Amino acid sequence: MTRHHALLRWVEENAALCKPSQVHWCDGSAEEYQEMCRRMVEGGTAETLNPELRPNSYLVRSEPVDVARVEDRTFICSQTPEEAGPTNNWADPEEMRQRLHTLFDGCMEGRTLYVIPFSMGPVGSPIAHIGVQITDSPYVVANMHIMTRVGTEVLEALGESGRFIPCLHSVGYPLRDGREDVAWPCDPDNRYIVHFPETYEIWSYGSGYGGNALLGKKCLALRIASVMARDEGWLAEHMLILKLTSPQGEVQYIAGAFPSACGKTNLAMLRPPMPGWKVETIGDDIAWMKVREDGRLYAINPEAGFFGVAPGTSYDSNANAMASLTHNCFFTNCARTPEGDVWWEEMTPEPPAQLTDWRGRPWTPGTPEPAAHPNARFTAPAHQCPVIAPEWNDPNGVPLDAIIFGGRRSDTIPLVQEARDWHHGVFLGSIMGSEKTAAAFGDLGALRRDPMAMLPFCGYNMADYFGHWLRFAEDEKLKLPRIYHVNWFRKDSNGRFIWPGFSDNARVLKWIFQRGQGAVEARPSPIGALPLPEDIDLSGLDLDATTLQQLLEFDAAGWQREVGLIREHYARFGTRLPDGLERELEHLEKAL
Ligand code: O2Y
Ligand code: MN
Repeated sequence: MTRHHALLRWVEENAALCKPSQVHWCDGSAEEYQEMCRRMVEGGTAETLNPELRPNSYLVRSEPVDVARVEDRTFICSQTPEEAGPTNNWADPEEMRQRLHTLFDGCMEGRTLYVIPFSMGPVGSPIAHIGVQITDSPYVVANMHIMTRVGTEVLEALGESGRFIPCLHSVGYPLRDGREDVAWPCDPDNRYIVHFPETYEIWSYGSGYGGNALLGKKCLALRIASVMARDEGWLAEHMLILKLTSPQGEVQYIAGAFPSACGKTNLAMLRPPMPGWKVETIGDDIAWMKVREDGRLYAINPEAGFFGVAPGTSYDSNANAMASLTHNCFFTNCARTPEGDVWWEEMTPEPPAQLTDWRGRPWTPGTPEPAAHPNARFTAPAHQCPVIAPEWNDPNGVPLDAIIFGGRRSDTIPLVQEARDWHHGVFLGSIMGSEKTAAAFGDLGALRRDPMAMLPFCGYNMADYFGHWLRFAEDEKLKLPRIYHVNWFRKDSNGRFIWPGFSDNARVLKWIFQRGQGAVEARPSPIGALPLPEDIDLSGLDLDATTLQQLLEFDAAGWQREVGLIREHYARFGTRLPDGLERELEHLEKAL
């Protein structure tokens, strides 16, 4: 097993606290994965899909109250509220520890406690880090097998004293006093997704779903890793990573941060319409970046799978994602066809005649509620993606040429703008945001600032996070990537999108690539360099010159309004906001 004393002690202490009937150390084997699936099917958590249609794949239905990350139950327990900052829920660390101890006491009675050693990133990579998750959920074990590198080789890499991030998780449904198990155990009234940034610890209670329970993803790879990155001088970001190859065979690596509902997974896997150009995927959600001896920033995808939103995914919108899902997958809260396959909204132009919806009820076309939950997910191994880049597994990572920030904005923000320098790029990242797409909260279209797409994921004060980004420019020896801001979502006065989006976004990637080569000029403006219209490759696309001009214009009046909104956004951070960003805003105001 392991001779790592601190790990053994941590497991022993938590077994004593949680009181499971047995403890299982995960070895990451295929047999173990199959055993977890068997347990889930036997316990009613999972249904086996038709092996002729979707081999070795399962459909899982969660409790209807446990269907997404719970931001209001996510806590950053730093010593002071100021360290967590105005964008996080802070709770007193000592009080929280006491509350959690009470909840975890006996919480695994009648269950198995699984110990999952996992590596975020290729095992042994200088950019990777190791976590160990304790959980009482076979669903979590099986999904962690897909999403991370699990098993014995991780314990070997850890040795007797290596660093690991402890991640304690329970669904919060002890089987005591004759209580029967249920298909999706959870404790919706007592959900706590808790991070202790000073000790790099994660405790999660009461939810079995996604980012609340697969603790390697948002909790470790973003919230805790962002703190580690601040402390150690690297970057843990909510970014896809893609490899772009020109017809001449030249390669550039691009990372991109986008808020949800901006097509991040689609961009990571797109099929360019321009002949000879190729996009390959390194990662679709998270990037860890460290500076190497040559002064460049190298990035890895710390994950090993995709936990993607199913609704909206189709052979039209993302053929490579669809091709990744043909076997060996989990589908959570999708609908089921009578033939034993899965279905979700927009997977096909017409829904099948008879479905079972995500709650297990009969569903026919015309039913007002969707058949799949809007946050229904697939869990798929990354290596099954037909365009996964061979270097996605390279322990050294890939050298970044460009970083893209983006948001969903119907006006003002151009199709693409190039930052003047790193500071200006950090400014663009700090002000990015999206107009809301769901009417559920009653403020459809309202602008939500989501700096670097890290609003729910930064484990410390975001003003300090901006400062951390800015500090990279202090070392003149660094050869930092160029920074861009993109907006695929401009609308005309009739509310229609004026840029086609999806695979045509590759045309903007081509411009970014050519700027990196110094192959095309750009027009300076107060908001950075803008493309000359003739440099955006529109071959095969029906887009008129006036529309293109609108997409690439500098909208002075719009930016005047924007400056006021940026001031409001920055006011949240008070005097902690770095001077460097204040200066960028003043510079913009003057230039206008
Ligand atoms: O709702 C959840 O638990 C998952 S959230 C998620 C999953 C995959 C990639 N990104 C996200 C996100 O919220 O950014
Ligand atoms: Mn994400």
